[in-house]
Amino acid sequence: MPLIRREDAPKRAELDLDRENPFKEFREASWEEALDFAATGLRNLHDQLGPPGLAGFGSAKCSNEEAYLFQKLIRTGFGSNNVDHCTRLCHASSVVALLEMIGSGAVSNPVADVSDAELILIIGSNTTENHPVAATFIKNEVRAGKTLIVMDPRRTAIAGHATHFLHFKPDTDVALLNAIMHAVIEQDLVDRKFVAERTHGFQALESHLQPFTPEAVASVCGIDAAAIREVARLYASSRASIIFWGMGVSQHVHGTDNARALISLALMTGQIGRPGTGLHPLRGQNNVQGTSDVDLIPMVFPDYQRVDDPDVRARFEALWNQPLDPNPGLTVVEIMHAITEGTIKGMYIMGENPAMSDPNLNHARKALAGLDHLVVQDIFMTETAWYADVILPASAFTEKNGSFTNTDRRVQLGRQALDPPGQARQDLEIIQALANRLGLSWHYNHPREVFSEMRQAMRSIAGISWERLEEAGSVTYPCHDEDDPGQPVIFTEHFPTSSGKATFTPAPFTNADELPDEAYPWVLITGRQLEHWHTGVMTRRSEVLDLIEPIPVASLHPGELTRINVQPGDPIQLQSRRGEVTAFARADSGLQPGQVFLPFCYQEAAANLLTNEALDPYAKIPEFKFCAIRIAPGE
Ligand SMILES: Nc1nc2c(c(=O)[nH]1)N[C@H]1C(S)=C(S)[C@@H](COP(=O)(O)OP(=O)(O)OC[C@H]3O[C@@H](n4cnc5c(=O)[nH]c(N)nc54)[C@H](O)[C@@H]3O)O[C@H]1N2
Ligand SMILES: Nc1nc2c(c(=O)[nH]1)N[C@H]1C(S)=C(S)[C@@H](COP(=O)(O)OP(=O)(O)OC[C@H]3O[C@@H](n4cnc5c(=O)[nH]c(N)nc54)[C@H](O)[C@@H]3O)O[C@H]1N2
Ligand SMILES: [Mo]
Repeated sequence: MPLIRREDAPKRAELDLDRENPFKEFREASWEEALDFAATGLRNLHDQLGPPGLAGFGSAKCSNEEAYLFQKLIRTGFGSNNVDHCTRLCHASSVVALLEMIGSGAVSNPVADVSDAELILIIGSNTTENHPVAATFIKNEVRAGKTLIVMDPRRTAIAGHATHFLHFKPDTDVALLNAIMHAVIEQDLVDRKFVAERTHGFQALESHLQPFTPEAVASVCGIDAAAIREVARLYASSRASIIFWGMGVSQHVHGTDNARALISLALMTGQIGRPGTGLHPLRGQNNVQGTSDVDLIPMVFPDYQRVDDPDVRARFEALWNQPLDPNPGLTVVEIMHAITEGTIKGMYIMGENPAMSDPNLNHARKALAGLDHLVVQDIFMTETAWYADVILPASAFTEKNGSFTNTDRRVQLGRQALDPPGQARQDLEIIQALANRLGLSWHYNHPREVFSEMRQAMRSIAGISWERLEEAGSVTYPCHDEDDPGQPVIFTEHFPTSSGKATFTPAPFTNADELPDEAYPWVLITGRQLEHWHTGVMTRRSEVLDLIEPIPVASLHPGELTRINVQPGDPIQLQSRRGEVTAFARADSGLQPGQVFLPFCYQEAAANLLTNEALDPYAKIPEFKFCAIRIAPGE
């Protein structure tokens, strides 16, 4: 049943997230009542404050059609571009760097292309636990004799398969990658023909790289000069080298610079634009590629077309038949700040759990509690829903039809296999019912009608029809017309930039926003574990998964546990300048001294109470992978 906050429930600002039964603060309501209540609250705020008073978070778990309608509702119903989603916390920095340098934010080659590669490089990704299918492809190739280079401050399972493992210091990616590029130049392994024909700006990069000698960088990143030179030689001289990267690269205040350095490395060696080469930022959520393409992103309309470009805007105004806001909207963390500052007072959140996934939760939760009107649409009661005025029960992917786009740019059809439980409704239907109550006259009877509108707005999928998806099961974009087979490997002839060439952007080496000091001497690295998904909303409800990993764990090097006199299994308290949690110690010899690894799925020890909300200036991604903490034996 839909739920509405009881009139006699405690004030939201006083909400204690440890409360036993969040349901008791809500009463059941009919769909009619809940939808009217949800829409009236939003409409009233819109009347009072205008478009800047509202914002929405969409979901990378939902289908392309649901995400498309969600952003359309925000842009046409709320009247602003204040719409964002978890991509901001994920690969936003990778996408900014890719768009800037090569004109496209998606992967250049599919994962299965490792079969054509001679060398595979993985950096900042715990691939075995977080991308097990991709990891399997990679492990098979290594077994067949290929070279695998893994670079990570933590030795995870994939490093066990590596032919070369660089166990470097966290936060020093740019220094390391710049030194590798320096060593490529020094060993005369630059692909001069590719650089001359396909790129701009190499000279500036070359002079920028001069001081980054392997010797100068060795002590900065803890990798000796010989290893840096060897990796440079292997990567540049292999017949085909492909790079995979994850959150260890993207989630830093210098995440965009980290990605820029990786892209430069691929360009200068000509390791892109052929089978088995290229750049593959591993996408995380099942549909984060698709929901980014249809643009649950505040600065762009579908297909990454800038909202502040008058020609683009005119096209969308014609398609959607109304004037649109010319100003880019706010991003996830900026929206939380705007709530605290009193600008934003109402939100619609579909399929995200920012009360667990945003950085510096004491701040984010205070913001959510301070909203005048919060509508949450989810498949479970979440920590975010506890702050809601109204909760709309939605459907999981098995309970609806829709298209999803995977990390390989492959658009696939999900077909309904089950009915939504109880009174839950499909997301598409809920979004449309709200839109209608906000004065938009929408009449989509089936996801295929939404998809056909998306094709008009997005050249990348113009050649993909719903019928084709039904027949083929999947089609890879770019796919410009119906005869186009789809293009798994791109950039073969030119880059989709105005000049057709890629541009080098030199990356300066800078540090994390908050470095360890005497008071907070440890580095906190947050991330994931195999058994749980993100904020635990779904997986902690799975009996089997929760049996395997039932309690919050903080991992440290075994020598460090001895040094601080803590046994594995003992509680330890972790404290940052922003908050504290207690978790159970685990020994992990893959970590380096001075580091603590904490997954962010445990509500009772929420890692994001500790993390720093400092942002990368280009992508506005927060620094989830590095902050300073202190630890003590816990109770
Ligand atoms: N089981 C499971 N699978 C998942 C998810 C899940 O929650 N659970 N989430 C999905 C999502 S949305 C995503 S985005 C992906 C994420 O998948 P990954 O990118 O693998 O995610 P993380 O565990 O956050 O961190 C990756 C690595 O970054 C390293 N790292 C830390 N600091 C640095 C640094 O300074 N430099 C470098 N180079 N590396 C560093 C860590 O040691 C870690 O090995 O996983 C997806 N798959
Ligand atoms: N400390 C720290 N924080 C992080 C990260 C980190 O590495 N460290 N990583 C960041 C990254 S990369 C990501 S992607 C984010 C993820 O952050 P979130 O997206 O907030 O996390 P999830 O737990 O995946 O939340 C998804 C929600 O969608 C709901 N849901 C699932 N399917 C459906 C559906 O079909 N319809 C609807 N309406 N709801 C549905 C689930 O119940 C769940 O509540 O976290 C970020 N936060
Ligand atoms: Mo992610």
